[in-house]
Amino acid sequence: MMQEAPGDRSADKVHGGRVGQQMPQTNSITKAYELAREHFATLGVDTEAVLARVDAVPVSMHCWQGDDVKGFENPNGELTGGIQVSGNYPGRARNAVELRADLDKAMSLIPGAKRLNLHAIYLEADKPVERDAIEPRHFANWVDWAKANKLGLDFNPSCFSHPKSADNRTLSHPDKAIRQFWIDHCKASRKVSESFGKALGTASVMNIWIPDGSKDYPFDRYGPRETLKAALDEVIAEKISTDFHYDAVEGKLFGIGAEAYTVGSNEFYLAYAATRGTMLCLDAGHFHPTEVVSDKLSAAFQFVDRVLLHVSRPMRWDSDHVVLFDDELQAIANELVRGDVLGRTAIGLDYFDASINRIAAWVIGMRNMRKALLKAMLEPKAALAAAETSGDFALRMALMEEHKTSPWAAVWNHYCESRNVPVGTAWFDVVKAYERDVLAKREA
Ligand code: RNT
Ligand code: ZN
Repeated sequence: MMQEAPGDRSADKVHGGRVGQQMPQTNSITKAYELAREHFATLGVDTEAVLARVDAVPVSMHCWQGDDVKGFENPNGELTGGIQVSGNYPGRARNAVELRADLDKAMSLIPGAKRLNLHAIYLEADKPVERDAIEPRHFANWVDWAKANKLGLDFNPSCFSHPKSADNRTLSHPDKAIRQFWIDHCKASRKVSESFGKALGTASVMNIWIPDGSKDYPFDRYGPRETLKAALDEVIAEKISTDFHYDAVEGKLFGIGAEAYTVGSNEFYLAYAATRGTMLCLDAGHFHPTEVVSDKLSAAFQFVDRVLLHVSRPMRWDSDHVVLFDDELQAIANELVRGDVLGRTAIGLDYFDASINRIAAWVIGMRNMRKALLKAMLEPKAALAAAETSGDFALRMALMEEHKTSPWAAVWNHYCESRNVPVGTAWFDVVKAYERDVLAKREA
């Protein structure tokens, strides 16, 4: 999933598809771009080089926006584990064939290198398979699809929405048998993840998130963390080449029904990743509301080699709203570019909104992520660095403020057009047509 991984390629050659009617005139896009190119050149920014660079950064699209995190293990399964989806907009994907069709549609509207992020509950099997018994063959269709679309795959064990996770305890469970079940699920998931890396020629990032925690004040905070540490050590005991697979661990502050205590807290996993050499997953919604992931990146990177991002949008709590082009998204992108850590970062999205068209939700968040990366790469880096080094903080402020209204959007429009994806809101017509022809015909 790293930027320079050999198999990372843009999928949009396959997922191309241009929508003509409502697009602005091509020549006006080109003209605007040419002016923008001149503008940035005077600031020492080569827009052509930036476009090649931004296009190659893989963003892993999360499959779970398409079906409200239900998965295909059990069609009546309900989401549990302190994560919640609200809304009942029609058209949810009910099986893997529908989900892949929806992903194809969304990806055709999103420029740049893409990956797909799968959860274990998205397996396909004729008969029920227990989570500790999942195998690469249960994901064969996903691998075939990824190959056909030149996509890398990422993976996640699913330690929620299961009878054995009903009391919000999995890898830290005091019952040895239940804990072992989840350890075995995570081990089996690593094999699946490794098989993705081998089949696709690009390492899969496997992220472990568990819901373990307590609704009310626990008596013992130490014990479950000690248990979790040992369980994770068992999960990752077998060495797997990073040519194929990376382990990542995701901390959290609290969840619904786990307000008082979360075993896998930020401190726990920061230290775990730093001492074990795993990736650290930072989810934008997993901190106190005034804390921001953008400020944590440069600190974490001093001590961990690689970070997985779960780009999300918390509203008042870890609400997993669709990623908007807002200040924090821009701040995250700025940190990756300014700190030159894109090569050590795997970018994934993590949100789920069931109250609006789900394809639109994907397209908006994915386009915003790349738009923010583009805008970050267009910053007048040399001038900003010089102003800061010399202590001219007014100039630094002025440069930053000017960049907000610089003609970066003209570069974005040209980029979309050059990648054969719709410019502006032209993509929305495609989504609406698909809703009418496909999504609306699905029963709830
Ligand atoms: C939950 C975590 C986790 C999940 C996904 C589905 O709080 O953010 O990453 O959202 O794995
Ligand atoms: Zn997350």
